[in-house]
Amino acid sequence: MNIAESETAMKTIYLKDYQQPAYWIKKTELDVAIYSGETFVQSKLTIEKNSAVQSQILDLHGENLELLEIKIDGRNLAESEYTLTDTSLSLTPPVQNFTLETRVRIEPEKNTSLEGLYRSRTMYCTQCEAEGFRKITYYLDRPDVMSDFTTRLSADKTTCPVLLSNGNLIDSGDLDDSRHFAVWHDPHQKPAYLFAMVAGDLAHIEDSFTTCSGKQVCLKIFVEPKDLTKCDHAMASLKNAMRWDEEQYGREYDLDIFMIVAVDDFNMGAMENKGLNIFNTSCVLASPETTTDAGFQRVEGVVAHEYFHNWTGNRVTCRDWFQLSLKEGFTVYRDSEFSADMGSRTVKRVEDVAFLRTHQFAEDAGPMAHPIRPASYMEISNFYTLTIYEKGCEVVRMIANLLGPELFRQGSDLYFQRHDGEAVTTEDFVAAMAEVSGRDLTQFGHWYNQAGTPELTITDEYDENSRQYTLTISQYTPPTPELSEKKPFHIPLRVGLIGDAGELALTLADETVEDLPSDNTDRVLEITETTQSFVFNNVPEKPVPSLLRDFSAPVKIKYNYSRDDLCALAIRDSNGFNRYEAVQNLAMAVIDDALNANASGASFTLDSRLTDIYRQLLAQPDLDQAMLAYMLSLPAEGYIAEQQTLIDPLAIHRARLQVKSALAQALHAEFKAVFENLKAIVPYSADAQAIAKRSLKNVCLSYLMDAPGEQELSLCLEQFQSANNMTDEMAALTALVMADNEQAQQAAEQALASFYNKWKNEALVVNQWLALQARNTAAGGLTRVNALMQHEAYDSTNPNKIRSVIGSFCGANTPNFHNISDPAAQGGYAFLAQQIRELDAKNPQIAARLLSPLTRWRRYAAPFSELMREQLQELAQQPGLSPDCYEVVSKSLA
Ligand code: B3K
Ligand code: ZN
Repeated sequence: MNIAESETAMKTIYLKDYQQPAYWIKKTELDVAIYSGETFVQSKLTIEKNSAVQSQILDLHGENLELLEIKIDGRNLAESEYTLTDTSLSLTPPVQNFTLETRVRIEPEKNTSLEGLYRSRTMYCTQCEAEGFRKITYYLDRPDVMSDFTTRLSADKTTCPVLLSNGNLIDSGDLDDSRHFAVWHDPHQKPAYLFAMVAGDLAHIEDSFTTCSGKQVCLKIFVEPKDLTKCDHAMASLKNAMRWDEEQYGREYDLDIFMIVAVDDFNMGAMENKGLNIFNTSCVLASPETTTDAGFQRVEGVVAHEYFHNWTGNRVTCRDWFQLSLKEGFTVYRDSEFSADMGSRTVKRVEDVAFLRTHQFAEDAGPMAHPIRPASYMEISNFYTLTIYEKGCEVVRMIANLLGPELFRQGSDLYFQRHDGEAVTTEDFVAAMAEVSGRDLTQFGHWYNQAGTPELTITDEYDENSRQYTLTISQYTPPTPELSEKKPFHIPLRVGLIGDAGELALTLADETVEDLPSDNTDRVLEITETTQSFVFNNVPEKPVPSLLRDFSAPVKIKYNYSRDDLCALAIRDSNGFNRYEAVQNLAMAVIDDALNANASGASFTLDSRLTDIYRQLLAQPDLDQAMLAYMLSLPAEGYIAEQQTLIDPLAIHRARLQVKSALAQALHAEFKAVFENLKAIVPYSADAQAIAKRSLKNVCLSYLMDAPGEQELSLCLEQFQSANNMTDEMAALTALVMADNEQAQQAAEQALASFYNKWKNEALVVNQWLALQARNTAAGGLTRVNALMQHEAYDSTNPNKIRSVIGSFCGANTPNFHNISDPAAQGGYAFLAQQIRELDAKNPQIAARLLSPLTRWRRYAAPFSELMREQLQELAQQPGLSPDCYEVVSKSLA
């Protein structure tokens, strides 16, 4: 199928067409018999007519299934009694309520899409969200069909001693031919996307948790036996998450057992199947020797995220896939608050905002932009996006901030109580919040159905005579594919005013003394109109406004700060997030200086104000070291790119490096002193303070290694060789690889070789090793990446390896991916297109995800944009392109 043919075959699905199913499936009894090379799935469905729908047709989903048998109420159906296509089985049942039995044959060993039942190394496992269950058996594979599941699994006892599914184990035993079976029953009704099963030779660790009402829950984490020593952190995180959900949301766990299984081949991070979460090994396994601090934090966050889904997603689920953000946005909000409570709130906020602004803002400005509740899609797998997750989280956060903690909790209590066991919509969520607070959230609803990042242009005026200070705020949201003219959003804008001596007390013109909050230096302005003014009274001096504190809304701010204003905020703002923001803004201005100087052929001089701020920061040992590390890190290239009208990636890369080098040079002594101060090898600890120290130390190291002399090189090598944890070892290796200096490059070669030798049996470490080389910005990147793909450590069927090599090269190696000087290579664009062609046949979900760097072609300057577009056009001609890639390619070219 090329693009013209696909156009007719591909169907767009619209939210407005939603209809309930014609039938419900009350009970689902599965018998799954796994044999080497083939698996037989027998299903018995207890079906009831949905009287609310007229149609009598039962239209079941099914893909890659070989139908062996079909019966209604025990009677075999003749072929004339049903219609079979590649994706469906439909029939008109003779009665309203009946049992439908089918028997199908599937081949998990040949399933490379990693959706449905598939084999990963030594085990069989499933991934059903969003539409994978239909690759296991014929079914109404949609989230509003909720059923009571009983699953009988059988397999060879030696190769698959462990047999798991959702719920509680109700029977097990031996069979003939050295086979055995297990029967699991899940007492909670659920949609098929939450179904899971696992069969394999797995080891596990076990613990228990006593819930708030005194129930004992058995907790098990299953892994390949070699990984058994790396599960403790995930287990501790799980118990913390269970306690936190009881305390913060009043949510108790609802089964006797909670299991996590780690698999190596997995399309994403993890999956919240009821009582049986399945995880990518990268989100479960952790040990100080093999896992960086970021890796530890990811495990904690993902374990919590999947656990929290038990209420936000499983107990209360989505009516249809347009509602995806109902569960994902809310659950990301829950996990980010959990992580903030486990570590530092400001640091977590800085990390989340940097991620959102670099990646989600780019998505929102590109051809795949969509509201957090889209109105249409072709392939739902393409909608597990940063917008649904990260912007969805910000929308829930805005509601939480507008309501305040007590009312938000009342709202979530009402939502859970009212909709437990139901499949609902984002409106139901907002309605609960509106009801408890008495607030009208109608206009707020635009966050759910308009895409794009609002831009707030802010001007101010100070009148010395009346001592009034006025902020005037206009909002504008650029057009996105679904909508060009946007209605104004309801935007909470948290502000403070900074005077010469610090924070000023705030009184809005319509406030009386009784209205004033106890902390009177901070206010949330609710923007609802296209242009709106807010007047502050009794302002003693012209202040510097501290805007969008804690990033109170996912918007862009345009305010004409002078560099001196930014310096004032960087030092005096009481809001930690905004101090960070001021330093980032100042750094952005300096990077702009470099961009402008380079564009006009002038020479670049570093604005000493940035150096001074950095110097002051480096001299304040009492500052939170994790925050310090972030404040001393220049904005990422992706973030800088977001600020440009047209992106010249090479110019951005060069300008950022220039600024970094200039800072490294100007502050060499300061970076050295802080590094020396922190470099002593201390016993490893994973607490927040130790993590903060490592991150500050390694930021200093990366500056010191900018133009390393003998001394710096040996400091770096010493850290590489003597590190007692992966954070320090990897930071040193990264600094070596990234140093633009021949001696360092030689040392890097050796270090890479010895690192591989040391860690070649640790897949997750090898992935980091691959990713680092794929990110290596030295010339010759494409050749290196091609060589990596021939390396024994590479596996073209494993998503983690694909992401490590192809994803890192195309997403995080600007000078090589965009190196268009060699016309044959056309940057990495032709390389990426070729990889997508090869992958698409095996794993369309991963192929479609890899496309994203090319989809942004319109944002780039010529000739980058043209060359990217050519590759997309060629892909569009590709016969047999998957629906996943078809949707992304066609929307990118539209
Ligand atoms: N709900 C899953 C994502 C499933 C993606 C399917 N293509 C993981 C999560 O968000 O928790
Ligand atoms: Zn999720």
